[in-house]
Amino acid sequence: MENILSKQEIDQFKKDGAIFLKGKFDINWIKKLEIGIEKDIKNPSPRFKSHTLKKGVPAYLEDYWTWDLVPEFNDFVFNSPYARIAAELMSAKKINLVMDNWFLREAGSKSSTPFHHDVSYFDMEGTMCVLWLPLQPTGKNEGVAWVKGSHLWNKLFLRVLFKDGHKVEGNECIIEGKKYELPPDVLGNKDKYEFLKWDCELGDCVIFDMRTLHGTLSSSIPNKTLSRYTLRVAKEDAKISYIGDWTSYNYRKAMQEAGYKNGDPLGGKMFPTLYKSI
Ligand SMILES: O=C(O)CCC(=O)C(=O)O
Repeated sequence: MENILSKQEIDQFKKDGAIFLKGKFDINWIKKLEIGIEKDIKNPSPRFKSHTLKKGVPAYLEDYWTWDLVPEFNDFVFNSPYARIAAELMSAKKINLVMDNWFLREAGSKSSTPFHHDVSYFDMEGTMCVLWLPLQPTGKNEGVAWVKGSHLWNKLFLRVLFKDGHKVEGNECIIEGKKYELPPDVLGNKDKYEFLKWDCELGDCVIFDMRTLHGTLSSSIPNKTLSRYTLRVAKEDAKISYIGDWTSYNYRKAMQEAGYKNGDPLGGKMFPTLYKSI
């Protein structure tokens, strides 16, 4: 099968930790995901939440792990080109699902995304990447910005809550030889970092390394409602790693109940294989 990406794109992803890809997703996928969000909002999972504390103001909404509840998401996860693109980016022989979610920032919402990296939120280790797929045209100051090269810092940062206030979860600690540090104050030191951000038309996306720091950089408040679908996947080296109490939240229980143990490879009901090279 012909490659979807050029060598230059793959090299850039490895070097920068995030890459913009033009028009890789058909508009029908975008429409489908939009319908998926509408359905999910009408019939949300128990994980659905608003990150906006104040009631009655434009909110920042999220639901996650709904690929097996919403048929449109299921279709995208299994049949869109993402798994193949991720395999090319990570030089993977096999791609497994880690977790899907969507974010919706209502027009006028003052809530924002804290700077964080996704690797700290999951009970897995290994090579992983994230798709960020806007479902409306989204200007570079209306979405998320990525800190160039931060995936290569060899650092692990504590988890930050998306809820207004952006509380950091837990204290600095060392667990099984891994040091968890307070995330840097990116917004307070913007001149210290190089940021990546892009204007996205429908069908464009950003794919980033699970270790790349990202968050809301611009203080501009969206004047239209913006949503995006995000999807995390892993390469064959990934395994289950229950990291520590400070990351314990509701889906850890589901993983343990489903029988996943430390060191297990990804697979099975919760982390199905999406791509395998033949
Ligand atoms: O798009 C957003 O609002 C947040 C996305 C994000 O931070 C993530 O997927 O990790």
